[in-house]
Amino acid sequence: MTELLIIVAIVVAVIAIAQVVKIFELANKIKGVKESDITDKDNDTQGKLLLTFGILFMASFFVMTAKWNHLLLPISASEHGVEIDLLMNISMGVIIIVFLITQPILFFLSYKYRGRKDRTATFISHNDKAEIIWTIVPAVVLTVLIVYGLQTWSKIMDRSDLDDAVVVELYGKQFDWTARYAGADNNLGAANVRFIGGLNTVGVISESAYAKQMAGLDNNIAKAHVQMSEELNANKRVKIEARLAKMESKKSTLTALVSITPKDLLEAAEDDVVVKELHLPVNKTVHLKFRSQDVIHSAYLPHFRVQMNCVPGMNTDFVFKPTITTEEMRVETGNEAFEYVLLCNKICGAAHYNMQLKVIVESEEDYNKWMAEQSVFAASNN
Ligand SMILES: [Cu+2]
Repeated sequence: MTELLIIVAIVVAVIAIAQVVKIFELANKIKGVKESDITDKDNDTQGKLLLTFGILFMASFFVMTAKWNHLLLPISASEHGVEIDLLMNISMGVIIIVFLITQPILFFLSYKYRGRKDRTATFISHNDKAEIIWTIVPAVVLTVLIVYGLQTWSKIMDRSDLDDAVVVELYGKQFDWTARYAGADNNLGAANVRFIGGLNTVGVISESAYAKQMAGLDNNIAKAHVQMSEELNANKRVKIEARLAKMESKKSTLTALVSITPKDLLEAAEDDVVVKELHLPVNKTVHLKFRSQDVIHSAYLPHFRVQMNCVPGMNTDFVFKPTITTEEMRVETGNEAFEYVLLCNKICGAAHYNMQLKVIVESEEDYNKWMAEQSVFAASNN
């Protein structure tokens, strides 16, 4: 109802404006003023309106900056994030300086040289000096910014120091995240979406998971056969047969996946740790590996200036070093309830807004203590 009233009000307002304009036109016709005639008074009004707009526009920039500046992210909690922030601040600095110089000049000159009957515009057909300046200055500034940006990028994507990195896989699906640590051997086992079953929610491929899932399938197949021998209804028999075929096919898929997975990876998977909370030791290199089960997600860790797409059927990764613990960040932000968070930054469906995972950065000691309390995959999957 409210929407309808708003639409009616807009329509009425448009009609009213059109009528007022018509009255002006008729009045001008009576006075003998042609529509194409622009008087000095008109130009004066337009010039002053433009200047007023310019002043309000510049004032709104300062007001908005003061009002919403606190919504920006706090200081970077990662090593490379400091470089990203510096790059961002320099780029924004250049943009804001140019904006603050050019916009007031634009509005002021438009007002100062507003049209007047006794004044004609200067006609300049060509000016080499001006053209050289406005070509070279932006070209140099942009080149510097781009080269600086590329240098920062290659520094961030550096993969040379991975030896004692903490390896964690982040698995995204509609609509939550699961983290998988590489365990004591720091070697992440293989995983495949087709290996998902029962408690194995991220599809870790291991001997124990294989044995368990095969036993489960065999059990269900035996049950289906019993049902089949008792069932007389033809329709139901067809359904049971379809279920049987599906389970047999799953069995051969599992067998194929285990047979193509190298033995050391099968073993490496057993001590993986699958959890619903991301714990990271401070000042240690973290190697995040991303996977997705269904659609494209994007793992976004805003406080660490980290973001990477999670693409089904593809492995992506990112290496970074957290430098500020959750506790320290609480002091820094003055917010006792502060928590780091991993968000999905790709609109992936109805509950996308709530696809997040708590992230805790702590001392290496606390991290090791937490890790020791977690059960390894071979145990948690059984
Ligand atoms: Cu998502």
